[in-house]
Amino acid sequence: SCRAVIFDLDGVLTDTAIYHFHAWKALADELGIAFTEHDNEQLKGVDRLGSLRWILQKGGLTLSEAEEARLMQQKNAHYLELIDHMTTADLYPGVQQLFAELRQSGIKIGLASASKNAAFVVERLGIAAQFDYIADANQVINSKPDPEVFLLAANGLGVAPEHCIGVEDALAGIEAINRAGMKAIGIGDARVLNGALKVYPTVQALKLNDITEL
Ligand code: B16
Ligand code: MG
Repeated sequence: SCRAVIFDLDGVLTDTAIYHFHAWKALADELGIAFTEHDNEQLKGVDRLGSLRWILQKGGLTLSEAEEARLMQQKNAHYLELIDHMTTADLYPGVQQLFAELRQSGIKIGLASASKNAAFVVERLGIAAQFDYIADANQVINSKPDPEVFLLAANGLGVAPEHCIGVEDALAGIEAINRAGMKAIGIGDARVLNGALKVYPTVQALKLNDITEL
């Protein structure tokens, strides 16, 4: 039975993808590399260095590690400026209610994000105190689809992986959940999120019953 639900952040609890897009697009423009919203889709759940390298490869560029570090710093500074305007209004509908129901049922709430800015974002969204444990990219070596961040969250929650459900909007995240030995719920398009036991169009459509009955 389910004792904890571990949520992804970007694309599940809020839409930061649009801010990532603006910040990467500005950088790509500067480098003379075409970058579209469709390209940005490929970067969901992909960590910062992986995202930069994806864009550089698209432009046929190979840079030194020092140069990569400088560009990541530049993109992140821009991204931080953009997300500084986020408020509780940016929380996806249904999140507060689902969290309250989970809490009432004694089910723990965890976060497993590929973002190094996860703590800042949940603070902005006003939900930081609702998590029993937050695992993010600052604490892990291997990014999704590696299961590390989900296993770290389960460990922090003190719940065995087989009693955890992971909720993800990215294919790499679904794979990470499955490799962690947890049950996977997808948020988004069922045709895309292969490997999820159930897929819901939004987190609002996901109900407590769906979790307890999975
Ligand atoms: P940062 P998630 C991921 O977060 C995003 O989906 C992905 O687009 C982003 O590149 C990554 O975080 C790294 O973000 O630059 O803030 O460390 O979906 O795993 O919560
Ligand atoms: Mg995501």
